[in-house]
Amino acid sequence: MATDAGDPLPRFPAGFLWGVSTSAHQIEGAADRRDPSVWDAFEAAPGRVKDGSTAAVACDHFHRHREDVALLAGLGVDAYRFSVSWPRVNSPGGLDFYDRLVDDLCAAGVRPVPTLFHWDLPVTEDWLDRDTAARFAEYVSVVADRLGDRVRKWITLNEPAEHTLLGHALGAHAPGRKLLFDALPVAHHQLLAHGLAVRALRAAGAGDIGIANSHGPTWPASDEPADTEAADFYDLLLNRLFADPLLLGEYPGGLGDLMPGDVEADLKVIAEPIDWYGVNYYAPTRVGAPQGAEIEFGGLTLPAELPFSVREIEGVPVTDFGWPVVPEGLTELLTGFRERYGDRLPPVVVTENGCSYEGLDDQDRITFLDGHVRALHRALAAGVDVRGYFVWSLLDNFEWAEGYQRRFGLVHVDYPTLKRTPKASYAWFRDMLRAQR
Ligand code: IFM
Repeated sequence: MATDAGDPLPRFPAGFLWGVSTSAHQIEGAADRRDPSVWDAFEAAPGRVKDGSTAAVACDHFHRHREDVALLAGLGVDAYRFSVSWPRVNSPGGLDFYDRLVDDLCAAGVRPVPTLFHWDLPVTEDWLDRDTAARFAEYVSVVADRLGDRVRKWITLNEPAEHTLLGHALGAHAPGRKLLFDALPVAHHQLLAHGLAVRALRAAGAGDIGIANSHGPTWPASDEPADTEAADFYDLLLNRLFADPLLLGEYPGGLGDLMPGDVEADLKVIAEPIDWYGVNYYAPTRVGAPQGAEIEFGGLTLPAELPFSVREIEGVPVTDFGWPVVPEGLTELLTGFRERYGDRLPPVVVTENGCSYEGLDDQDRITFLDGHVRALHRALAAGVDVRGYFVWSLLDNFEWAEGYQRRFGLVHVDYPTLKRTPKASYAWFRDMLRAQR
């Protein structure tokens, strides 16, 4: 943990963007007011979501968004990152909801920052199908035409790496496929969808476009070649498979040879310049050589045939989800990105950072956020052009295959009554923002 905990938090530059994040499927509910997504189908299959729950109601944000906008205003954030549900936009009147939400955010002085895809793919779409990328861009045009007069900052995709890995390679998320490395076309088609969406947004006049990718340092289990090679490969998948095509216009490690279609032509679309790069950071990963057995890790079962194994990071606290708490990993990640990509790296925004803990007096979350904000400042001081920080999440919500068992919110949600109660961390973040100003 950071050794300066307890000292006043360092000041961030004027104009630094402070916010909180959510996603449509995790909070909106009102599943009867939209088309089905792959997640609805996944949740309906027994045993897929650990507590047997669904997101049909979730936090009922669809009907309670005014209360949630008031919570945002009370928190004093500059910006709110939410996601637009493609299946809702496909349903009659679906865009009206986002129109109202954006109006209410603007009226409350909170900048709307929509993500256009956060895993809730319409059931009629499939990322193995290249045409899904083109249809995504059409949907993006529709959203941009409607909201672009008030929305300035856009995010194309959230964590395509996790959606590929968990949803299509390992089967732990929707749509539940276990394709292992045959899932690579899903990565390529999402990247293509991103590039086409950037073009669609530019055509609609947007000037502030980014993507939210999940990243974290990879720490080899030892100096043995078997461990360092396994760690390099894991690093390639998590940190370079999505960043290199976007920022350098090429796939790393020969992975381009495994991608479908005219990869060279697609890379030109994928590498459309973006205005900023979003990083979702939770923890580093300790990685070693394969151990020939299944591994339980962070709520996942990793199959024995993977060419690496994930190991415990010893000597650090863990969240209630069992994720290691390593704030300095954020500094390491961002300074490493700066070294790797140099001038090709646009300004960075941390689009997610947070932790799962129980309880209203969530001192552990405060310690976590305090440590990570300091770590972020160290990256800034080291020369990384960081422009914003968003906490995951405003509300406790539907944590995908974990159901409602994991609580990431600054605001507690009592699911039977849907009552919202700000936690101690909400007051801490509010006071921190006041002090920053
Ligand atoms: O809840 C998720 C979010 O949807 C994507 N990033 C990680 C969060 C915590 O697991």
